[in-house]
Amino acid sequence: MLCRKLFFVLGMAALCGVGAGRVREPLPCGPVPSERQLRWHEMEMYAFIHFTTTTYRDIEWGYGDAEPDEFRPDSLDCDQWAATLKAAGMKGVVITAKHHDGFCLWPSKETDYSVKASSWRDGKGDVVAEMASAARRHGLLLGVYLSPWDRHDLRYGSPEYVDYFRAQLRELLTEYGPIFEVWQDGANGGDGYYGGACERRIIDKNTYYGWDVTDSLIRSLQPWAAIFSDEGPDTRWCGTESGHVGATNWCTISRGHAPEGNGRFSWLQQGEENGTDWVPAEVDVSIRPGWFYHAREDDKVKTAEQLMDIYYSSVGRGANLILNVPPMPSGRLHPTDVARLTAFGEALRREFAYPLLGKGTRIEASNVRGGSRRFAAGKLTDGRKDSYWATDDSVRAASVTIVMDGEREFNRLSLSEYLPLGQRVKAWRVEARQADGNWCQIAEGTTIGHKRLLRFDKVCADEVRISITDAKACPCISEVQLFLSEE
Ligand code: FUL
Repeated sequence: MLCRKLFFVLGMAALCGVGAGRVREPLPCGPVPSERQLRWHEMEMYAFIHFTTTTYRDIEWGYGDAEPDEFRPDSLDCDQWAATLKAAGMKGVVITAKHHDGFCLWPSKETDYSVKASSWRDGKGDVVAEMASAARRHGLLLGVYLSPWDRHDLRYGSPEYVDYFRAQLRELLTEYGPIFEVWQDGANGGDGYYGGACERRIIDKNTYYGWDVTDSLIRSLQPWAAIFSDEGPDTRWCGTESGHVGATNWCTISRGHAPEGNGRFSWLQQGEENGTDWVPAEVDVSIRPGWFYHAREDDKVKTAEQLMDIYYSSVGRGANLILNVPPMPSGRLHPTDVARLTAFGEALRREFAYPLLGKGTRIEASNVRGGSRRFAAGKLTDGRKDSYWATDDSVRAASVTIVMDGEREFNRLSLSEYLPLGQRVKAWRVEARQADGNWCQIAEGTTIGHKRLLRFDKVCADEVRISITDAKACPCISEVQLFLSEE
């Protein structure tokens, strides 16, 4: 009898995840991020710089026939770029080392079509090097964009071109220090200069580039570089260039199984709940209508308010944001772009300047995994991303109640999932208890992921309840924060 009881107790303990004296952490749910991807998630927001001969022709896609001499920034100032991006709150910068026009901003040994052939600085200039050292000086990480489509090179379309592309990547990934992201553009338009052939060349973009080999090269040269392309491997396109990802945003998709036709765009926007690969979304958008600078767009630069909306619809939905800022032909950023970015950075700092919750916050959970302190609700407000509140395996709907120190006002909320165990939450709701004792709903949503940010009208409450109403597996939430913003 005693024996049966013991088995029963041990069995129950195992079910609840209680190991020998220690409550076990939940098992991962679905695909999980690599260490490289976890680092990438932490980057949250960085800049894109689109700059090449195209800037001087006042067009978007260079045909590939511009003379190297056309590239002549008379006051190139990468420090101005980096200082502005830093003030805007960016953590990195990705530069178009080569756009579709094929002109290289660094003196590549693999081609004559580069700054080396330009009379700019007597052929001794190197924009990538200047960007790299300015980024270092201002505490930004560097990323590179090397367009696979090359409208200048005669070899484009042949196997030799792919070797050329890889040799160029090797230069960029070995000569400019650590690289946090390699951006592989999916655009392949067809017609181009191609060494004077001036024709249309169609390649099969799934097979021509031999991405597996190229990606292994990148891994061997820069193991921490996240590789962006339409479907990853490390980060995916968000399916639009207008500055948002889906309000439901899964970090998972099944690579190589995109729906046909336009369904692909919403698939990229929302990800796939039961996708087989961890490929989180990156939102690429320009501060101006175009990716390159055009004086005619000087009055169309996005305002700090518009940039904030983009921030909430990208970073605030668990994606990363790459915001493009194109330099003028002079090699400097336009004063309007600088002013808007500076104002945006200041607004961002004000937005999250007053967090209400901290280590001493009283917070109670409807369920705590194995009753263990290791997974208690207090982990939500300890300021540590490596600790989290978790429930028992059988509990997929649970809530935490924050008991404030009297009535407090707030209008912003931030939630974060503990990603090393996968993305689990499918639905959540936030309610507040107001002076009359009644609970009112402030917000509800679906996925959380790396970060979920919410803006709402000021609420005055003494208790706040966050309910996970549905999850793929027991929820693991690492951070919750409330803010009062005067914006
Ligand atoms: C697109 C390109 O065609 C644009 O010129 C730009 O570089 C953007 C980031 O990606 O696919």
